[in-house]
Amino acid sequence: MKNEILRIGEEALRELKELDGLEALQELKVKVLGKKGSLTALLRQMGSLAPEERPIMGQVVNEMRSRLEQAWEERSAELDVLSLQKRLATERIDITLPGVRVTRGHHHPVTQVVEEIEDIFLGMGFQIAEGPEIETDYYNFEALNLPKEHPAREMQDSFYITEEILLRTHTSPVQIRTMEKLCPALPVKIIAPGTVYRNDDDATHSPMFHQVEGLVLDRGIRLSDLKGILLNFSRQMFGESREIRLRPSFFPFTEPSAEVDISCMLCGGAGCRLCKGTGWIEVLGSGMVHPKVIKMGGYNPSEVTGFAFGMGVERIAMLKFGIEDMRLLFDNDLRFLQQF
Ligand code: 2U9
Repeated sequence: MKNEILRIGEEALRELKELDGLEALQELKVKVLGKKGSLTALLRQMGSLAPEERPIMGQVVNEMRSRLEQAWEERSAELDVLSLQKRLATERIDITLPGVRVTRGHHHPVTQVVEEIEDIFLGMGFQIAEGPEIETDYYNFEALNLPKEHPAREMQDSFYITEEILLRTHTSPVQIRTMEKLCPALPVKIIAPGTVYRNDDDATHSPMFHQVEGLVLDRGIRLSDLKGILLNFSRQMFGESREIRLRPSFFPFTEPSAEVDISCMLCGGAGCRLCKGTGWIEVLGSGMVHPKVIKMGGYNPSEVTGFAFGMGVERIAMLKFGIEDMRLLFDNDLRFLQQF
């Protein structure tokens, strides 16, 4: 029996040296020392030995058991080190590889320009007003002194949904709605930025575009107030050396009305390709609010006067960034948009 114990023990020690993983180590342990293990089986047979042999055999078994356990501990530690070395060799990271760059987006040039315009007018004490893009005929036309027969109301210019409902063709209905809401409070000093829709599509017109309109109402507002505000705006937007000039024009909602030209930001007024040799670029429309429109907003036109203006944001963005075709702004080609 003693030989048997030694044989099992020596073989286990030999196997221990050869095995190469923690799993195999555990298997071997079960095979030898487990409930059904070979050494355990021998221990069970002790009962059949002569009583005087039992303590001797017991000692042999225990010695072998503790030798094995110690060998297990040592092998287990060795295998731990080996497995760590293997991981370090295979899972090596090259820290000199360039990292994965996260590309950062930015606002669309039209949004950038809307926000720049908003900042300039906020700085002059204006508030920002908003309203629906789907409007009634009343707010889009009637309240703005555009009678039923006016050419601007033609089907070819406007996107009608029903006889009475259409996509707004300008942000002016926002000003009427704001006047109704604020009346009789004064002053009204607002800008209305937003998306508008017209049935137009070429290099300088898009069926969907953006406007910023402004409205100032108070007692004693004069044309010179209009000119001062727009001169200040033009200089902040296009440079401190800009001049403006007002040319007589016509809009149904203002009287008198004026187109506002800005001295050319490319040549400074000498004449170039951009301003077609005139030195001036048309950028805004404006005028003193028509008495009928003041009345439609709820105010008394014999006490209150005001001015209004409007600009197309895409046109401003094209001038600012040197873009020649408006459609480029809406193609959503990132190679184009990323330039701005
Ligand atoms: C109210 C009263 C008056 C808004 C105005 C213009 C002149 C104008 C154009 C600029 C380029 C439209 O986008 S564009 O084609 N706008 O010329 N807009 S005065 O007048 C108003 C608005 C609201 C209650």
